Amino acid sequence: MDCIFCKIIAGEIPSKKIYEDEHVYAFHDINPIAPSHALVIPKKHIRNVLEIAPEDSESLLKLHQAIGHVARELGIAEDGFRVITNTNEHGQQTVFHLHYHVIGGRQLQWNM
Ligand code: DGP
Repeated sequence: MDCIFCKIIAGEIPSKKIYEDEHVYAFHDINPIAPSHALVIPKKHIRNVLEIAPEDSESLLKLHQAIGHVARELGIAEDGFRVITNTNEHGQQTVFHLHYHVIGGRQLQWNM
């Protein structure tokens, strides 16, 4: 499968890792829009939130726990941060492997 994020998980494309466990991989976004901008992804290839299946529940619990771990690791947990998952065209999803942007390190506005 020709998926950039699957290649990052496999180590075929380099990335700046923040966190990894059996189900989840987290790394710095290549085009940060804030001082801290991480991507947290399931190791299983899921296209987006529209394709989450019941059997993904453990993986996605781990993913949500990893978001907290990443926020603390980046030092943005206490001040606060935003989690976004862009979906399909209107959401401006460009990589079709489920991912959560974790964005912080500055005061965010609703329009970022
Ligand atoms: P989205 O538009 O929500 O699909 O966001 C995809 C994000 O993925 C975008 O912010 C840039 C990031 N990205 C794309 N390719 C790479 C890559 O090869 N390495 C890293 N670290 N990030 C990437």
